[in-house]
Amino acid sequence: MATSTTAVSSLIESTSVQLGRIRVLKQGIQQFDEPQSSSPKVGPVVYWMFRDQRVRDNWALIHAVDQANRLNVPVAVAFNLFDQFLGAKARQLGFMLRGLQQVHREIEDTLQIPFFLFQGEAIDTIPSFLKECGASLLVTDFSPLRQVRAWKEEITKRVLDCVSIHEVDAHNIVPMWVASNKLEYGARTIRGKINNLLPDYLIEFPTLKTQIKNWDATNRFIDWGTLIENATSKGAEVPEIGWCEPGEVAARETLMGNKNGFLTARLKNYSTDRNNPLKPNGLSGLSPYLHFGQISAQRCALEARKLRKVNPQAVDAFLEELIVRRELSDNFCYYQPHYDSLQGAWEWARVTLVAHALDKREHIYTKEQLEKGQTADPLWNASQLEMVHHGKMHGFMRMYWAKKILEWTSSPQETLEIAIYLNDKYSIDGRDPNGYVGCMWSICGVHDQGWKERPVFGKIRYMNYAGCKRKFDVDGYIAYVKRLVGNTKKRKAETLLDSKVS
Ligand code: FAD
Ligand code: FO1
Repeated sequence: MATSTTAVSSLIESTSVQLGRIRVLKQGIQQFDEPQSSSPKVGPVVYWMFRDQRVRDNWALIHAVDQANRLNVPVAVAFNLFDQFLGAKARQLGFMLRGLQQVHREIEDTLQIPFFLFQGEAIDTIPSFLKECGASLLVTDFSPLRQVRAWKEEITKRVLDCVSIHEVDAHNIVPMWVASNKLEYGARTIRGKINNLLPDYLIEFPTLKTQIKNWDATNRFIDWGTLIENATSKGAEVPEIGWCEPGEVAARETLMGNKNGFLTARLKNYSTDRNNPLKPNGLSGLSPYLHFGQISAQRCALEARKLRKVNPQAVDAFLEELIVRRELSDNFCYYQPHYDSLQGAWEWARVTLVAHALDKREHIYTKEQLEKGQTADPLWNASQLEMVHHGKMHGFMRMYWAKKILEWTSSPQETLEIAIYLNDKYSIDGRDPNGYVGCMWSICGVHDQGWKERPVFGKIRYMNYAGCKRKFDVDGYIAYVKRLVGNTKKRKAETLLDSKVS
């Protein structure tokens, strides 16, 4: 037996267009049918998809197909549905599964690539599938979250020696590990690094080649109806949302559809309206799609950049959020193992928060009171209800919302735990590096600076009701959320009635 170093490195070089986007997690050892044989046994390529749930503009899929064609073997896509993924409910699971149903249809019908769906723990299902199909290469996408990294480490240990594993950052425009090899202090320290690399990375995607060798036909029927029904009834406590259609097609429509696409109709007001919670359409509305990988950030940036001549301010502001802030979140979660706890804050922030932990609070609320939106602050309650019933809180309110929890709980660690619990439970885009960093920014000053010291907050940036009143029509927002919640409840009651009648 000989190691396949040469084979692997020539495979990687072959996709030079991907410039360091691929990391080799494991190099398989070649196997031969006969002891004297000079031609190694080469099995199929499997792409384990988890974060980048799309067919178009997907570097991991492009790499998997490319490798399969070079090795003259078939390729398949595998997805593992966990019994429990960080407390996801009907809202998130329904959105994800409906999107995956489209991936399944599209990938099998147009590319003739089989899609396998497994249920259980990926550390069991993926290695056993690789063994069963005799795979020689596993391609995966990338997430900086600890759970995903732990699965990958375990899978790397469990797969047979003959399997190579390639990890592709299909989520970031500049691959996370290329953008920076260390924990960055803030946007100002990573911005230049990313911007300098954009000419190499913000490029058009190559056309996905059809695969040369087809997978042997087997019965791969997936009962999506039952799967979705089971997942959504199990997580019915947080129901699905009706305003945001799942899937790649809807994602593109949100980005650039003729009717109300962000770039087509709404971009021009982005720099002025994006901090006004009364104008949710002032934001792109792309975060659910980006979170589940139903659209590529690179596609969003490529299309936005085309409009820079017409709307330079709006495009620059959007690209700052989409590229710099988003990639900074991945940087934080990857290089800071304590990305969701007080331990992950910088020294100055920990010191100031601890120094003010015993300051007298005007109100202390329990997690249950907060969850029900039962505080003395009608603005905060409105934002909480917007998240609970609508599934997406306006970006500006998210900052105020998290900071107020710091004022009303007895320790910053408890604040973080409550904020993350609520955000992950109710937000359609929760369980995302942006969510953990958003909470850490608001509560622990991550990627921010120290401000004038004051009770409870110490040097953490402060926000209050009066400041919001100066910025936007607070009463208008409260009334808007009241209407939103009323309409959502009405629709829910009608759906319930319809299902009883039929
Ligand atoms: P747009 O303004 O149109 O932005 C486009 C994209 O840029 C977003 O989809 C997102 O990918 C990225 N982006 C925008 N703002 C930020 C930011 N501050 N940091 C990093 N990336 C950003 N974002 C999530 O995706 N999931 C979350 O769970 C989440 N939780 C948050 C919690 C708190 C407490 C805070 C303060 C922020 C949170 N954010 C989260 C970041 C931000 O508020 C949302 O990304 C944004 O509101 C999503 O709406 P949009 O796509 O319409 O925004
Ligand atoms: N990815 C999976 O591979 N399997 C799942 O069952 C799964 C569920 C899930 C539920 C909610 C959610 O927000 C994301 C979910 N993901 C799932 C996607 C995913 O792995 C994450 O978005 C990334 O790891 C985050 O970086």
